[in-house]
Amino acid sequence: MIKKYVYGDPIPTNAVVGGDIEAGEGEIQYFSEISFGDNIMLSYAMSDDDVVYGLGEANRGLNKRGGVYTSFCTDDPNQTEEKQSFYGAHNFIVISGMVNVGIFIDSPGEVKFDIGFTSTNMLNITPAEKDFVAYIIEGKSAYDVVRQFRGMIGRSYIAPLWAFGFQQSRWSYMNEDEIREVVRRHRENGIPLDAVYLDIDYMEGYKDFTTSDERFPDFPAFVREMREQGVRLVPIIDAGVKIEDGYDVYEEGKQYQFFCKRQDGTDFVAGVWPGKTHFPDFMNSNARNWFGSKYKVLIDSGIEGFWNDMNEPAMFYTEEGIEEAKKYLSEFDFETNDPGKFFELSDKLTHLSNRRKDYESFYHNMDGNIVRHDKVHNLYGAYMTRAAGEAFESIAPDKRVLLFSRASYIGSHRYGGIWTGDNQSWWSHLLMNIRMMPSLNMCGYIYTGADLGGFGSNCTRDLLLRWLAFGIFTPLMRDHSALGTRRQECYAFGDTEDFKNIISIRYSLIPYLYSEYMKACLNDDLLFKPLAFEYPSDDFARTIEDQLIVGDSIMIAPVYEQNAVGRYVYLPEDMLYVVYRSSSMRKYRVMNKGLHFIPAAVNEVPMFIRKNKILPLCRTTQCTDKIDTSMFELIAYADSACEYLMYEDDGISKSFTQPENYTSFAIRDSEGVLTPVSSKKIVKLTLY
Ligand code: MIG
Repeated sequence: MIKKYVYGDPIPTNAVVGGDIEAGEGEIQYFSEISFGDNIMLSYAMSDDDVVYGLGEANRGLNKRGGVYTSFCTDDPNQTEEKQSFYGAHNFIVISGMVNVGIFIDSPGEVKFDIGFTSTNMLNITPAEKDFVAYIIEGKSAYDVVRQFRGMIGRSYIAPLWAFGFQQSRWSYMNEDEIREVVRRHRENGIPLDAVYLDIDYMEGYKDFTTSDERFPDFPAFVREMREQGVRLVPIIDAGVKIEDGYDVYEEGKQYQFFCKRQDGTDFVAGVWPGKTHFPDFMNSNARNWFGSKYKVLIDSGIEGFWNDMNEPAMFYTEEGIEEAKKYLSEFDFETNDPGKFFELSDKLTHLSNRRKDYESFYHNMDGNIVRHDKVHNLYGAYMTRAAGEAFESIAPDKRVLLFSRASYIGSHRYGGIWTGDNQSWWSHLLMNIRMMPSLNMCGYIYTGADLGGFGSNCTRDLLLRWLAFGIFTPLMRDHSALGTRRQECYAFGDTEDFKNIISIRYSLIPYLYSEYMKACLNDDLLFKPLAFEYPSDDFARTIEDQLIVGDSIMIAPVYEQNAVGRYVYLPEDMLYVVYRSSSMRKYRVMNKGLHFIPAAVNEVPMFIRKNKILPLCRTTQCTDKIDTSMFELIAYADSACEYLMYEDDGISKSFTQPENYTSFAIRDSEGVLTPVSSKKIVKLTLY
């Protein structure tokens, strides 16, 4: 049951496209409205036992209680515990307890969620804009609420199969030879690899849709050369367009009035990587079509995937900000004896980036409606994703193009995935990655993942191994690091055997992960589920945030602490414990429901197979092109007949819904004897 409450005259966001929605009459259900000035706060009195899920890309635990979160897409690479705003803005939560009720605040401006931070049992939601829509979703369980919500917001973006391979990235691969070296060292060491990323240095002067002739003299030929080695190149596209006479994207954008404008009608200017730039007005449908069409030049060079960056939008400075700082400095009284003034001075000179004041100083032309940026801030990156996603429909109508973005708002999940932006090589960020995955899935982002090993700071060997051991389960499995940090490729830490083994496990899991991923997308379901969603009546399972159900067959319990030799794991039912040493070396043990200490060395991957479920595995390979899905090994823990329904397709076209895409792996019980049946070859059955 979904009810829609409209406040004022909201700006459409393109977030909601379906669902069985009724107009809410009279007072909003479950919440109380508190007016202040023109604005409205929605309040909910939580019970002691209520759990609050949701918020997608947000800080803290899976249960959001106790914190305050501000939806306002923010470029902040320093994600410490108190931070309220991350790169994405996902205004959906579920309160789960005696009643299960979801709320989605559809507002493109800032929205604050105080979930028992100010007052332990009060949940207060404050949209900065007075015009917004609130959807109230009532369900039988938290899981039911989430699935209804997913039905409302439409089918999630579907990535190509190759995007499930291991991907290597680093900001600072400067030229063809450096990339050849990355590929060579993976191949030489037998570390599987499917893609290498091109960060901003592939461009000519950081200009979107250009390639540097000096560093990549024959770009299409280089793309082909890599492709022959089973490697795709994935270039970055930044939001800001360099101001430079003669640069076609700049010239056209200026001519057609496709850039965001200041109040006086001049094109807004912000300093980003290329120096001074204009921001394309993604809120305008013509500008969106135009910008989207630009991706064609790279697709024509053989490119099959992109990542969209800096689209919060991130700004290093504006001319107005610099002027203010200069003025402040020229008037500053250096003779003052007030130390507070010196802090203020340093603030004025160091807080030039992403100023709220700058976000309040430029405008969009939303197809005739002129809107100040801050009022629709959270849509900017989402609409850049939309621009690209819609363009791919006409540039490459029969093919899936990989696309993911840094900034996002619910709705953009239909056009592309997201990565979670700049994190750090910290153990706490590995845990954050684990706890964030189900929340992201709840908000529609299924093709998603974090920078494995951490973007900022120097990664260590043990951290990277543990992070990869979790990353083998995330659809986007990409090792990415920042310029200036310690090298973070798998071969940068001496002996590569352990890295090779962990990534090889991923490749044997790809048919299962892809199948579960596709089913999650096609059925508005989750790939990563909190234990509580599968075991709703288990009170202890409800409290667990560091173990997840992945797809239907397995539970994972990643190790995320330095020096840990294993960890405690709670089994909500009897399960088969599998510990991997490599893709072919495994140990098994049936374990009973309850709490157990599980040893897991830094080069081992533990996982658990649920009772009467089947895990199909293929032979590991060096890249997804080589995956052979005619032969499988099945691992099962069964005491009766059971079945695994595998989804499979060509991984690149868009014929998702064919019945022949499903294959059954069954274990049949004939007079107490369990035997496998399948249309595929089963090379081995490990049955407990
Ligand atoms: O200001 O392109 O989040 O992944 O490597 C930094 C350089 C700009 C931020 C992205 C990061 C990327 C980096 N970019």
